[in-house]
Amino acid sequence: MRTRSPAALLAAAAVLAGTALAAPALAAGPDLVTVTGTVAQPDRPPFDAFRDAAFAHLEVEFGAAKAFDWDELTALPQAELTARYPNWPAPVTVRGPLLRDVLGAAGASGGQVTVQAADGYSADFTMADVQNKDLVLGIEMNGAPLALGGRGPAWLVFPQGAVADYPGTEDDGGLVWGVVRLHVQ
Ligand SMILES: Nc1nc2c(c(=O)[nH]1)N[C@H]1C(S)=C(S)[C@@H](COP(=O)(O)O)O[C@H]1N2
Ligand SMILES: [Mo]
Repeated sequence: MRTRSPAALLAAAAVLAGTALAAPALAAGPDLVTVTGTVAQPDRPPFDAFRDAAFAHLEVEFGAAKAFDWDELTALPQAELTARYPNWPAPVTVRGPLLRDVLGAAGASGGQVTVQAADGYSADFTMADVQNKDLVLGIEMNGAPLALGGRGPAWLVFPQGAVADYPGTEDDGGLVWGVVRLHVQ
């Protein structure tokens, strides 16, 4: 969750003061991925069943949480991975921050990381794998932002063999698309 600094708001107010019709102030982008669990740098209120309707539907509740919007995810160092699986029509190049950097920015700690998608699908990873292997929280595919209704808002991708069990050679099991939450415990 990104909020405008007082300085930025003052600057925006100064610009608006000179205009007859005030344009709406710049807004932060929507929260795309929320880190929950053991999070040392929370930046949003705890779970609320009304506001967090989709999480409620997934039967998820949380206290401390840090939410990342597009600007926050792209402010982290970006990694790129090109992959192809038999069940894909063509190779794709995915780009986004490393999962460990997202968790680091949230101050998340623990032994296990659950990567959960909007459709309820999830995959678990050991923190050791997350720290030592290059798991990418992709937010772009072939140069275009991932879409809601597509593989967005984020798609977890990593090289074959980086993590035990996932993905196999036949398909992309474990590469979670539609990622909305990273739970650390
Ligand atoms: N959000 C989400 N991601 C997912 C899945 C899913 O059902 N939902 N299925 C996983 C599995 S088991 C495979 S093999 C691949 C491809 O499955 P799909 O064709 O259902 O996307 O995506 C993986 N990522
Ligand atoms: Mo699968």
